Amino acid sequence: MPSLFQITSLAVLISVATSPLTAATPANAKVLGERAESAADHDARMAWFRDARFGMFIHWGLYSQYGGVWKGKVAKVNNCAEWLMLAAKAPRLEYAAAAKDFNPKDYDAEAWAAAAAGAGMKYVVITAKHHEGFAMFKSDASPYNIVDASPFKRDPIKELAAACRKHGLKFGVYYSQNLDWYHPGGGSGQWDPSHKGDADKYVDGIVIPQLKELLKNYGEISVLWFDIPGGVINKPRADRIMKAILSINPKIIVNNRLGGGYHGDIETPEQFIPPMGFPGKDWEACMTMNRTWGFAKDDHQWKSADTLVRNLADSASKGGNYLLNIGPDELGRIPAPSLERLAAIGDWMKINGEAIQGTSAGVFPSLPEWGRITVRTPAGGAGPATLYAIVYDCPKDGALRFPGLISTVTGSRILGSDDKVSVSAGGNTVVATIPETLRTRKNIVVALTLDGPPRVDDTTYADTRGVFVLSPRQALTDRGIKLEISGAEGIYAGPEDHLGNWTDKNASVRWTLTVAKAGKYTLAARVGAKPEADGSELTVSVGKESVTIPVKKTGDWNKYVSAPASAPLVLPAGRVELVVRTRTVKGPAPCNLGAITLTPAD
Ligand code: FHN
Repeated sequence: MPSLFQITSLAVLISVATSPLTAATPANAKVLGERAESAADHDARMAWFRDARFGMFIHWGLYSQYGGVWKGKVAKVNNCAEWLMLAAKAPRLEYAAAAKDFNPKDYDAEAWAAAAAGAGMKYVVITAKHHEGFAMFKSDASPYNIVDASPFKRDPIKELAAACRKHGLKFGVYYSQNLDWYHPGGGSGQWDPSHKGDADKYVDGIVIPQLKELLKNYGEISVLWFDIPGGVINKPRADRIMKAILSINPKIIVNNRLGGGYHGDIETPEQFIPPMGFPGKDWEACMTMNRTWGFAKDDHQWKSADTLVRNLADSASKGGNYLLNIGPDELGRIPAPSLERLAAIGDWMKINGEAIQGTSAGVFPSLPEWGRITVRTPAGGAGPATLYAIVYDCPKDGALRFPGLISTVTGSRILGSDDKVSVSAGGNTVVATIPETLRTRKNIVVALTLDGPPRVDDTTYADTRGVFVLSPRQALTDRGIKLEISGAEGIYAGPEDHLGNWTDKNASVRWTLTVAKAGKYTLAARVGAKPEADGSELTVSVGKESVTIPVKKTGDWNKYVSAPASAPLVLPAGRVELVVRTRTVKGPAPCNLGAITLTPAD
């Protein structure tokens, strides 16, 4: 069941792409997305973001005053305390009354910026206005703001922008352009009849003036983080918003959540990291440290620092950024568990930050089961590259295998240690062995210097366990079969990566494997099948050998279960082509096909 957030957003994200925004397209511009900019200009504009890899998200507003409790009762949506007003269906003026008591006397922008910089973060994005409609900055467009409506009287956005600059951090703002439960005409919020109003007046009288205030009054705003695309933001209103933004700051990075058919510059997978990233796109995974974005008095379910480091490594290894959230409380204090985790990540980054910042996605077609791999290539892409192996779980024998790595390793080191790594190569596989003394160190990083840009054989190799995982992303398909990747619309996790639209019974799916030693394998495929497909069968062939995969209904095309093959399959040594075809088709298609796993039978 999609969450409330998802229903609101997906309704619009299916809309058509928009035309280029600015009137004059520079002669040399290759129109890219919504801006008439050349690929070179786009790359230049995105360079700092791609280098940064790690940022701080801050959810702080009037909702922090409530901490997820309204009149003594917990009021959240999907564990999120910043949704209290909707959860409690609080009358807008009664809710707004909290502003007169909102006095975050312990707010310390310098401490917040120092905590971000100390964690190795390179940018900060703070909620300037969330769905509640309360502006955390001085706004002449609406008196419902922290300077005019609260005893605090200070402008926390101004203070934080200055502190971020002092710490060399880029500064960005989150703005809820659609949902606004206070200003009449804003999206959602209809539980209070006094909220009823004209959407154009809301967009032209509140949204655009406030965005202009933010872009003009606080120095360079590097990121504009819209949220919940759709609702009141149709294409004409989105056009007006984008025109206003770009007329002030044409370099600003805008995310994919404006609405009106705009795709923006970055995908924003929320609370998940896409299985293999979004190849060819910039993206950042935004995630909470506990379960809520805004401060909740009762949420103590904090992720471990180890998990947060691995999320950072996972994102970077797939060519994306990690935007890690903090939710300060009603007094402006960052919760102690957040500070502890930020400090722990900072300790790890001090030793291993070179494996994160300025790196790009790993170059292998599948993920190592022992951890993640990032790559640093010299400017211009030529010259010796460095592979960083970020080791979550070191194999017992210390051997990190890089199957398919053809490059020659010319050097190796362990970050933060003088201990040596032993490196061997053969059969298109490099093995780097960590000394026994370091095999229990968490998230240790091994750096391998190569003889040039990484050269990788892109066939599928068995992992350290000898298991082959055939990813839908590596498959060759024909006759209309389509790869559909998880979270494709770039916000919420969708179904796992899969091959769909198998409507032609003569279509086929192929993978090429490199098999070190011939052997027998048990095979299982991830399949999704509506009831009408029940009883279909797939055939998996290698040369003259084949096995059958009976498909049973799973309830829906995108509800996946693991379906075992009828018998083990023998794989010969060497390069092997594995082909999947239909044997029996019931209904419009046999199934949707996810990953296929081959596990050594003996
Ligand atoms: O509804 C918001 C939510 O409160 C939070 O701001 C997240 C952060 O990405 N965005 C929306 C839910 O998708």
